[in-house]
Amino acid sequence: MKKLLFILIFSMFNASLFAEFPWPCSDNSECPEGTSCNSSSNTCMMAKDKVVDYTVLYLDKGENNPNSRGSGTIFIPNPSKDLVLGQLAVKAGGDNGKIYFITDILVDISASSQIHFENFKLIYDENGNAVADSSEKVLAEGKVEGYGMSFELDQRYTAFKTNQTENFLIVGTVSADKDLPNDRFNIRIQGNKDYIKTKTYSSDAEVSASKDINNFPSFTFEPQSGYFLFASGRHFPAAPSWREINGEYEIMHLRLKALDGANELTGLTVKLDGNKVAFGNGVEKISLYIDSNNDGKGDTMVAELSDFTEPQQSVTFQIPSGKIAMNQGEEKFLTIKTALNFYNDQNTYFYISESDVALKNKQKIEGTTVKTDNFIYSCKEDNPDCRLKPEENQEEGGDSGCSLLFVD
Ligand SMILES: [Ca+2]
Ligand SMILES: [Ca+2]
Repeated sequence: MKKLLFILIFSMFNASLFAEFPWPCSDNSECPEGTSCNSSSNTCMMAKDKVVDYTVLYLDKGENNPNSRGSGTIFIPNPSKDLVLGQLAVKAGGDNGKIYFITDILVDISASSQIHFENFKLIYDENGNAVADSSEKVLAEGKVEGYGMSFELDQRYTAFKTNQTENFLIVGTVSADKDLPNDRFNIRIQGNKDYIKTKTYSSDAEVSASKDINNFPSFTFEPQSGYFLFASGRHFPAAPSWREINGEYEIMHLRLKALDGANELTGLTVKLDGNKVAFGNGVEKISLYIDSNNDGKGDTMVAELSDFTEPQQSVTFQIPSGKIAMNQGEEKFLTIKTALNFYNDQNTYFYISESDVALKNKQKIEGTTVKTDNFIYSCKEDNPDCRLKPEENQEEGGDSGCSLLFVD
């Protein structure tokens, strides 16, 4: 009897689930994939063989999520239209290729009340490049809800497939009535059912999230007057793991903008802060490039320093006149490339502070200090790939073998 009651309740529950299924329709074109329009109830009904019975969703920042590495914030013009505030990646487990539904996404906004948010959109970033391409669908318009924005997805676009990463962009227009120095804002998402509402055949999905889920970038408006912008660019790299440290590659991507009148970069100092590393001990070469297409890779070399005779903690590039000059409002991108050859226990970060930026027309700098991650070379000494500190006599090469030479 008990068993029968259970079955009865269970089937009633199941039946009511279908009755409450939220999508009204008059024909199939109004229903998401995996469903069809039932002509008697005028609702989209799930097909049991196409829709996953149960799944767990995993939320993470997207692979191309913009980041505020370097300056700790991304400087943007005021106003900024259709700004990509973050790229969210969603992946569901379960039967391969079956469908689950995302009906709502909620995003918190952390910002001062002086910043205005408008025209929020949730965009399906089909190619995952974190750019809202013109062919990509707007899934929902945002509605202000408490301290956040809620997106109720267009019912036709709620179906997604299990076992593939889906990327979503949170896009909005932001503005402020006046300069807001040091005012940063960003979005936040938590990995639970309050932030992402779903449907599967039998209920809804469980939700979990990466610890990086809230690595959405911070933004700050560029000041309108009195400043020159010297900040990290959008391709500012992360430090590699110790195995990838030794080599020649870009360690900084920089964005310069003449915010208030024409100006010119005339010199640039790069410093180290770390353990046992110096230019001349671990850093063998450092070069400054112009990145003319803003892809994070240097195109034209401006200056290069190498063959350091004494280990030193800073280097200064002298920049030829006119080489990095900007008109009012113009921006330029630079990269800094190094050749590194670290041994075990060496680590450092590289940084550029306000006083390290020399301008033709002196101005206050916005965006500094620009700082890399810590480059840490740390490995087990018995690992054959681990480079150990060279012996002193090896370091000095053949010189140590002929320390004294008498000539009559
Ligand atoms: Ca895209
Ligand atoms: Ca380039």
